Amino acid sequence: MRGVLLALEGVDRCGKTTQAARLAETLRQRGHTVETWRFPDRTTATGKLLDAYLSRAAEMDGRVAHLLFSANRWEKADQLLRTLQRGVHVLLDRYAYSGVAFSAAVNQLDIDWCRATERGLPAPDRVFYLDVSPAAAAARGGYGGERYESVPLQEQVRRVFLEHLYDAGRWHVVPADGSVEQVHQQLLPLVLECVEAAEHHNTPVGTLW
Ligand code: DGP
Repeated sequence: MRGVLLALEGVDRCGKTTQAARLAETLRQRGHTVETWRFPDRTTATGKLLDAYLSRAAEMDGRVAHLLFSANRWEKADQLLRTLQRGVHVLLDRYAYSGVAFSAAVNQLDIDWCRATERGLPAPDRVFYLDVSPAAAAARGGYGGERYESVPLQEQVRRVFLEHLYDAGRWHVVPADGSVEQVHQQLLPLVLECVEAAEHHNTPVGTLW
């Protein structure tokens, strides 16, 4: 049986990384094999350029940044498919949805143009959008000064996520203003349902979009 591909999405500081780690820990305790993958992956060649861009050490055109973020996902796509084929469940901490939402919102790029570079990537079986207001997210320990960390920009990003990318068949919007444990308790049954359903029908991994 292949692993399931699950994506956690949301604005900056919505709790994706914390929830991905909590979910992985709980799934492992229940005997599942799980990996968490984070995008952008700042360790690769494109990731190093993106790290410089995000920390404002380098400037680049918004389209160039979008293509690099997209390349950063594409360069891991084969490895992602191979991991799923080994029966490993993968929790993605951001994915192509962030790619479109951030690039379209912060650089005022055409949404269809942004979506086009993601077309053909492995499609998550489920997307969990952790919904927190950008003002509440900013209040959580504050922003670290990276390029997109401002409340008005994040409001625009949230609008693209929910108005243009939300897909009723694949997305769960999970209220994420609560404590780490409260959000985990909301996510866990939804994630377990996907993992357990996959054990009964071995459908091939889909592709975006
Ligand atoms: P993180 O490492 O999760 O804090 O993400 C870094 C920042 O990069 C965050 O503000 C979201 C943004 N980001 C992630 N993926 C993309 C993308 O594909 N395009 C653009 N423009 N921004 C992205």
